[in-house]
Amino acid sequence: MKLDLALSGTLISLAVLVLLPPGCAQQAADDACSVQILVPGLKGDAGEKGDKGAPGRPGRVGPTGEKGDMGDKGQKGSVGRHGKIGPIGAKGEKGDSGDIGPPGPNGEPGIPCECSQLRKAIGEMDNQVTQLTSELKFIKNALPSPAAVAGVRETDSKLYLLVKEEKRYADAQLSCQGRGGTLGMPKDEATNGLMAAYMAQAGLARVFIGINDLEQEGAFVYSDRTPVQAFSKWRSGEPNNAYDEEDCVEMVASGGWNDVACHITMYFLCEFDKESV
Ligand SMILES: [Ca+2]
Ligand SMILES: [Ca+2]
Repeated sequence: MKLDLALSGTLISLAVLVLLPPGCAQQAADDACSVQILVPGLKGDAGEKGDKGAPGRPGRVGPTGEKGDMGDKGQKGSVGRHGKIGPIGAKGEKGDSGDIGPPGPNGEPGIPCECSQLRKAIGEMDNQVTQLTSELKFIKNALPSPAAVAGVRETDSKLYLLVKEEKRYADAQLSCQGRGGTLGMPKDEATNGLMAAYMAQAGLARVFIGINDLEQEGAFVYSDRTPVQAFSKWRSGEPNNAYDEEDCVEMVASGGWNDVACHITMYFLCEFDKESV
């Protein structure tokens, strides 16, 4: 190795000689053309290893690689953020009613009433309500079965009611009393005519009325025990007390009276005081 180095140094020296200017080849001893020829010495021993140099510059970007096979499925990611608020939904159905709220505060005191006419009107209405109430009570009590009666007739002070239930005289009287009245008592021509017209309109031929001579034969009294005196409407030949057993009285459709037996049954006519119903 050393020999190789020495040889190469000699070759370099020869090269330097060849490069000398042409004029100087003959004048090698002339100072003007002298050339100091430096011949390197033999190569020294290898030095110690130097420090590591700085990193080099990055290389060029390589060509795009071929597409690789699809990798395994990754793990499930974490929950994302909340999304945006959606659009307003359709109107819902009406809900149930809520509980009743607490009572409100008391109102302000009213204005003093200076209305005597109003009080008077209220008083009259009170009277009318009282009258209607009593009449309604009468209707309820006297007309338990609408089919059993044929309407009602009235005068200024009385109400008359035909009851189409066949009863003996005593039971008929009890029935009228149970309704709040008594058997009808025709005490004047007008009342007798009203009763007769009522019967005729109802299509009845005979009904019990409130006259009898039960206590004393021949002494006829009304069902209120007042005697039949100033007015009477006996049919011709009556009262005849036939068979010695006729102590009760019927009215026929013409309005005439006839004494009959009390135990026979027929429809009857009740009478009510308007003030007491
Ligand atoms: Ca008699
Ligand atoms: Ca008779």
